[in-house]
Amino acid sequence: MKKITSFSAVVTAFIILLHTFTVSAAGGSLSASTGIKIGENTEITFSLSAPEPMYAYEFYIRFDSTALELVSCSSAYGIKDGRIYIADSSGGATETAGTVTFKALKAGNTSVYLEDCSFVDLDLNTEPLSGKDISVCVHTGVIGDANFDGALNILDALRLKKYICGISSDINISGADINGDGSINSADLVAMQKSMIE
Ligand SMILES: [Ca+2]
Ligand SMILES: [Ca+2]
Repeated sequence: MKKITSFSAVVTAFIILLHTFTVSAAGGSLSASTGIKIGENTEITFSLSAPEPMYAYEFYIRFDSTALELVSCSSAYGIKDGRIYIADSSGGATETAGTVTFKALKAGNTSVYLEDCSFVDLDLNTEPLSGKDISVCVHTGVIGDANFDGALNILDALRLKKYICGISSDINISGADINGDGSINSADLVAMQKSMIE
């Protein structure tokens, strides 16, 4: 009979050019910096964590191919059912399972998913691992462009108001953080309105 325990998968993303996102499993958190611009590359490293040594592991990486283009993958992989399939042998309980580089194709918030994860333990039992996703913000480089359309106007102020009020979470984080203090709030709205009338 299989031993059922709880497992976790940890996804850690390192975005080149000082763009860093981190996702952890249960009890973890997500932090995002300024995001990336269209045409820039995003390097994401996937790590697996299990309560016992892994004989082997496998998982899929799913992404929106209209927003991100696969550039390279450092680990043994293939494309299967439209997803990146990664499988390898391993001897540890914690493994860096691969690094995938994507090129940003269009502005907006998009997600990369690590899913259908499992590993084979030293008794050759296959055990599940929980998946995780990470959010990537591709911005236009226009300061104050909260809605990703490449311009600054009243539509950005409306998008920012909705975000501050908790009505919508769809926002260009780096564009909306006009004063660059790392958070988005009413101070950014004031600064945005000021910049539009100058
Ligand atoms: Ca805009
Ligand atoms: Ca701010």
